[in-house]
Amino acid sequence: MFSKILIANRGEIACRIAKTAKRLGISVVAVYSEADAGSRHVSMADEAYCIGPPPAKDSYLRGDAIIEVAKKSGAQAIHPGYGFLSENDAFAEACAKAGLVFIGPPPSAIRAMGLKSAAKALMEKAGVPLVPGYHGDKQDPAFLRTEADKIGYPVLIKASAGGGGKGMRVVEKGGDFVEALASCQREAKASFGDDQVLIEKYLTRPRHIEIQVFADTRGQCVYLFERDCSVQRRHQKVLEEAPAPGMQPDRRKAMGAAAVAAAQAVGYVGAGTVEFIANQDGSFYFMEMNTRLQVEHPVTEMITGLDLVHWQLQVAAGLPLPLTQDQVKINGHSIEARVYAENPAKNFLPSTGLLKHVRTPEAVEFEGAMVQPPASVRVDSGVRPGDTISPYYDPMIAKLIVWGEDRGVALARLARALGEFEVVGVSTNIAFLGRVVKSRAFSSGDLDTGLIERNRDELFAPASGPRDDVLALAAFAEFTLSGWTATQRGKTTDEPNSPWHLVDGWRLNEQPHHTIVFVEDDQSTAVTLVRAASGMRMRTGSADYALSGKMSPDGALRIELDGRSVGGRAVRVGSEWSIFLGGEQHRLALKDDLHELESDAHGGTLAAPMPGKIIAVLVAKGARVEKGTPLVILEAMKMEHTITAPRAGTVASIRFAPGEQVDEGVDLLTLED
Ligand code: MV4
Repeated sequence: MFSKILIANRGEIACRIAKTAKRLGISVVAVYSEADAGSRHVSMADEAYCIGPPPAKDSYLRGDAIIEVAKKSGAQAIHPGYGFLSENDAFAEACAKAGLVFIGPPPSAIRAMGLKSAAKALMEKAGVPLVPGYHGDKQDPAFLRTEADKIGYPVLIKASAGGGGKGMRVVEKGGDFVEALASCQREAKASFGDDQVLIEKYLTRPRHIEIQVFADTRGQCVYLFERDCSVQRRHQKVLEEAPAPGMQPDRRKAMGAAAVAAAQAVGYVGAGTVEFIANQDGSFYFMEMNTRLQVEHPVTEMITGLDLVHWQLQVAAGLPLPLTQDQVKINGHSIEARVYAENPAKNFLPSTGLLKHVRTPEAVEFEGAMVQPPASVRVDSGVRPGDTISPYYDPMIAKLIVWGEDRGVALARLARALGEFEVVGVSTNIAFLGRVVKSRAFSSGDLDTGLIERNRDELFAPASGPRDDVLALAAFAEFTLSGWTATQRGKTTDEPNSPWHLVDGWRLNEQPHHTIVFVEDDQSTAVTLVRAASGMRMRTGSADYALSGKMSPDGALRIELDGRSVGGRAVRVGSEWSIFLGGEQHRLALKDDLHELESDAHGGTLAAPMPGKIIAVLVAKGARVEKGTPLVILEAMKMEHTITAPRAGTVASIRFAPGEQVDEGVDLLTLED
């Protein structure tokens, strides 16, 4: 076995690989771009080397620089993760030339599967089922039209060099064929520099089912069952699960055997995935083989109890596969949801920015090969609160993986865990994922690749104004926090008995009511809390409720609203409350002059209002700031507090870095006029 490996990747996959390496006592060498200097994968490594500027082509794709680091650091092997150099045969070859083990398949196998139409020809010879169609070199339109007629409509024209859904045309009838062919060839030429196409029978409601295979250097090859990745949006996987709902044992065996035959046909070694497209009747056809460990490998780990990275390391070290086909068994069901920084309402536009608050569901920490029963919730992430989602790389925040005794239990756990996943600072797909998971279409297990599109109306719920439950949670949270702040201030001034910091939460003792204005989606709503003899009341519009409750310092809320109990969570970042209720996040900004008055009360320096930890410094030395500009995020009492500029000025000095602990009252930075 190796004693030191280099991980040629970043983010969650680099962290995932490092975890197994550390468990096995293997030293980890990380590489990073200038954008990732402070990132989680660097902090997990034993040594780390900067390999260039942020764009991947100048850093994570620089095979030469990475090999140089491996040699310099004494690493014996390179794990490429997924993406970047993982399916680059020239890089695999260069590793070998440099005397380094590439933890992946032989370059020849990567090459054989990389050329899509050549791969199909190889598969046909190996007896792997292909979609009925024409995959040959003859490209004359009249000839292709006859082939299409023979296959029977609808047919699909695909660019041979394509992938990810680009360069595909569905043709419904013979009369449309020639025109569709010309348009597909134009797109193929423009996108891939190659206008060769293939023609296939078009499957109308296909499922994406892939088989995990593993081969060693001694000629053994096993399959670790299937994953169903049908739930996609624009060719991007959203939810993946294992086993596939409704998979019959004989079909599983047939698909497994076909996948092993595919791997053996190209002399495969290591972890690989054979993708099939399956019809609703269960028939299945080879699509392509991914010659790497995949993003969704954890669901396979959860149902088999195996650590696939450990297997990769053993195979790469020349050891035999740890188990035979008969020894691998399916236990329960696992589903993975990909949590992205993106905005589903804006066509899934990536959302970049600072992760001001992240709270992941309670996870049973993954420790490689799992003991029975498996962890029921696993979170694989490459970021921490205070990190930034940058525009340079994939905006994935985390993979949330659950396990259950059966699909129903796994689904329920996933829905609950998504409801516990909180992110403030960027838009996310968390609520969208929750809606998919709870939809009838998904929970029925009747999956196909069109599920999201078909259920658009249900899954992309229109934004609605804040409901009274949400307003009550936010108002109660603001009321409670202002009480705590008043208490804190009372302890720190020389006038501890001033009525301005009474502990009962009423900041303005003289006033029997207090109005808070919340702004959500440009819509203002005023909420008035009234102190009555019978207790507190909340008025909003024409409604009037009795309101009481409790908030714990970590933001957990339980309120009574007219005799109804409502539980939720509240997180305040800057002057905005995020209310998490029923799997949805509501962002309510405070339109409250009082906060500006409070800021004015502070002097020219910015003191920590309470002891805590610096989560993020939002400005650089020398920056010009306006009054109210967020400067520093401080975590205290498990809540996040944004320190804003009390007045306009220039940042003269910054005294603390993220991660540092500060005492109450110390100056965090200084402002000059
Ligand atoms: C197909 C198909 C239907 N019939 N081939 C899309 C990406 C590429 N890897 C293969 N794709 C498809 N090929 C035939 N003959 C439907 C798709 C397809 C798809 C496949 C897998 C997962 C998601 C998909 C979404 C749309 C279309």
